Amino acid sequence: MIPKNHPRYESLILREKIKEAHKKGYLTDSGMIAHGRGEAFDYLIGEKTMPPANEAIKVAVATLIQAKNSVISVNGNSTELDIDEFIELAKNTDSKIELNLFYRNKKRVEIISKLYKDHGYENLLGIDDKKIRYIDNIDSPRATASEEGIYKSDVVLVSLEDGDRAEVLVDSGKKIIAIDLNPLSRTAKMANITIVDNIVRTIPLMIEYAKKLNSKDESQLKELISDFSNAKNLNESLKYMELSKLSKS
Ligand code: PTJ
Repeated sequence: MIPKNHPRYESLILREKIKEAHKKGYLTDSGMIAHGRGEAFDYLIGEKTMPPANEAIKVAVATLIQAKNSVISVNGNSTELDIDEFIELAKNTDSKIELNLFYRNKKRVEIISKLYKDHGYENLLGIDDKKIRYIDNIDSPRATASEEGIYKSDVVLVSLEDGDRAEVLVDSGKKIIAIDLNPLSRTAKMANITIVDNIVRTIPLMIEYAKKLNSKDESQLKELISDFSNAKNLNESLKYMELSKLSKS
C-alpha cells in the first residue's frame, strides 16, 4: 500500500498498474522497460504538461476532428494506463480504436478485447487475424493494420510506439500523431505532430480540447493546424527539458 502523502505517489501508482497488467498477461515484458524509460523522461519534465506539449495537443485534436477516417492505435501499455480515456476521446473526435500489438499473441489479443468490451466499447478493430492487411504490401509485423481502421485511415494517433512502425505509417502517407515522452525517439522525430507528455495527462487534456474544438468550423480548425511545425515544437520541448545539447538534429 502506497501512502497518499508519498512524494512520488502518482508515479508509484502507475508503476503498480503496469506491474498488475503484466501479471495478468496483457502487458509485455518490454512494456515494463518502456514504462521505465517513460518515467525517466517524465521526471525530467517535472511530471507536468509542458507548454509546447499543450500546443501540440490542441493541434492534434483539431487534426483528429478534421480527419475523414481517424484511428486511435492502442497497445498493452496504453490500454492499461488510459482505457476509459481512449474510449471517451474516440467518442469526442469520431475516431475508431484499433489494437496494434508489437508483441502480438492470441492470449494478449483476447484479454485486451475483453477489457474493451467490459469497459463498454464493442468495436475494437485489429483483433481478427484473418482480417489483417499489410500497409503498402510490406510483409512485416510492423505493417499490419485492420482493413476498416488503420489501413484506410488518413490520421492515426499512436502512443508508446516503436520507431519502425511509425516509419511505415508515415511513409504510407498517413498523418501521424505521436504521444511520446522521449522527444529524441525516432517515433517523435518522424511523426507529423508529437506530443511530448505522459499519456495519463495527455488523453484527458485531448478530451477537454475535443469538447471545445468540436464546435469550430473547418477553416478555424485548418488555421490552427497550419501554423504547426513539429521540428520547432520538439526543439521547444528539448529546450524546456534542457536536453537540447543531446539532440543531433
Ligand atoms: O503492447 P505491445 O506489444 O505493442 O508493446 C509495446 C511496447 C511499449 C513494448 C513497444 O511499443 C516498445 O518497444 O516501445 P518503445 O520502443 O520502448 O517506445 C516506447 C516510448 O514511449 C519510449 O520513448 C518511452 O519514453 C515512451 N513512453 C513510455 N511511457 C510513456 C511514454 N510516452 C508517453 N506516456 C507514457 N506513459
